[in-house]
Amino acid sequence: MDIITVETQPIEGQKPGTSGLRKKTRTFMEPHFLENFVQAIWIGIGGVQGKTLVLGGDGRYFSDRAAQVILRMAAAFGAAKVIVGQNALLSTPAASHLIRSRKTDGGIILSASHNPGGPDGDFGVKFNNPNGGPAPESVTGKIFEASQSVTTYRIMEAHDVDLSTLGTTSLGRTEIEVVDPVEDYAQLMSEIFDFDKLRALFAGGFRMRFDAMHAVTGPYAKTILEDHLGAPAGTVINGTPSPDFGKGHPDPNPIWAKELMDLMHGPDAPDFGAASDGDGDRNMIVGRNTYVTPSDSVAVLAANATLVPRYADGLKGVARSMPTSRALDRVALRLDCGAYETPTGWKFFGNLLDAGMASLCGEESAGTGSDHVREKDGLWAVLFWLNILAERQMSVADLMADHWRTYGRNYYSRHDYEAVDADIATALIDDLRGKLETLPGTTIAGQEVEWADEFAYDDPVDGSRAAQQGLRIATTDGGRIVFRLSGTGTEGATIRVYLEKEETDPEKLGLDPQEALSDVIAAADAVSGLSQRTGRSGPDVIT
Ligand code: VG1
Ligand code: CO
Repeated sequence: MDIITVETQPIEGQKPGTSGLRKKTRTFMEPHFLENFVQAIWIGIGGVQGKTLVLGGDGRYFSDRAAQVILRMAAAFGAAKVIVGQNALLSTPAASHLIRSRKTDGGIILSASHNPGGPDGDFGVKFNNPNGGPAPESVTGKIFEASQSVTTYRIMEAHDVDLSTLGTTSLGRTEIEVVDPVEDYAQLMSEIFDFDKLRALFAGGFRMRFDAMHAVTGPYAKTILEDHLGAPAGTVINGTPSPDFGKGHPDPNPIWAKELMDLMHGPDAPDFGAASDGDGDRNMIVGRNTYVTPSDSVAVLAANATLVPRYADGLKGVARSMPTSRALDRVALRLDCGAYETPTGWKFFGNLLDAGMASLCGEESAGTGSDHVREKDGLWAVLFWLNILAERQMSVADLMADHWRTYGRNYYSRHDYEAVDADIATALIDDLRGKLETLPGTTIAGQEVEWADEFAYDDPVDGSRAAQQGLRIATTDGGRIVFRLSGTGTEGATIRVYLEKEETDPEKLGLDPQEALSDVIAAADAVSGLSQRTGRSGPDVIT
């Protein structure tokens, strides 16, 4: 088979964001776009000659074509082996697990996560390190640098590899192993949780609904929940991965998982509901008439971790991204374990997990995970909740009420303003940054500012510094407002406003978050001029 060298030119905008490179699918389909970026990855990671990689993704439109291109380019560069999920499918946590368990040199995940797919949707490519986690900024920086000077790429001329049949074939001298995407992951879950207890839970009549949102977790959830744990058929809905996610938006939040939310707030609500996103690393947890915010969810997991076999000896430490509420910190204080605050994005948890400083991590954006892999893990979080409910034998609503009584409640919400003109968004952040210094001691819409700063992170393991990670304003009564620009959007800019307020009065623990936060919301608008500058009357998405 021939290896050819193709002339190309650097393409602008190939800078990986919060989680890999995400663009409109049509951009990825433009001539040389994908090939240039893959070439940049190979250069950025110091070549792939003799290396073993993992390849898979959430099955979105163009994944099949992209997988074939990546295989031919891996072969052209002399990779020893590529382990591919059948039909190029692998959830993000399953890919992370395979990268680790097979001791590979890393992997490529094809996904734009919770963003819609299809020819008019989004596509994405992410490189993960040998530890199974998203490449840190030191590596993504090299990849971006390489993308700015690429003038040729090498690719093998060959027929498509059959990715539908399990087993080993080859492409030139590169071995291609097609593996069952679910098997190893399901095995790992059975080692973490008490599957006997979970089987007994379902056998006892416990009912749940898992919404796979037409995305990658369908086969995983069916195998684990229905086949291994005996949940009745039909527990998993929207369980067949489709290239355009059934024309849906595979983001597990109350807005995009409305079907599940309606069920859980209706007369026929089962005991428990959950959903996951496009690539299977996010989770939504909802009980009967009870939506659990992700920030609370990770706090509940930490507080109850010793009920789960893998964490029975306690947690080494916990970590949350900066915008995530401080509910987790309250639990860490009681557990007397380390608590770390990192910038947004899972790549910042990797060092803490590798160093054994943290065993549980979470983000407000429906991401929760532990040291079992190096990505957030949607189905793992769902099983964790089930394991806790099986042990504590109470409803989600009662569990939350009990948690807040014990630890206090951090009312929390995120308001997103999407597809805002990029110049307006940048100016808003720049202006606010400019006045942060003047805020302490002033009162904004009734909220007295205690301190304000721009978050920067010094990694305690490797000493690297990540600057400009979000603007924070803290109020004297334990409230907090955070502003940052999204690093995963593909249209204009997305402004995220994170709102938080502490409550320990037992009489005030059951309020609607938007009401409880109304003062903080007003202060956020007043201090930034957001509605006036953007001309928006309210956020596009509230989570
Ligand atoms: C968003 C979330 C962040 C998450 C990232 C990737 O990033 O806020 O918490 O880690 O998406 O999640 P941003 O930069 O748009 O705020 V996933 O499930 O899309 O890989
Ligand atoms: Co995701």
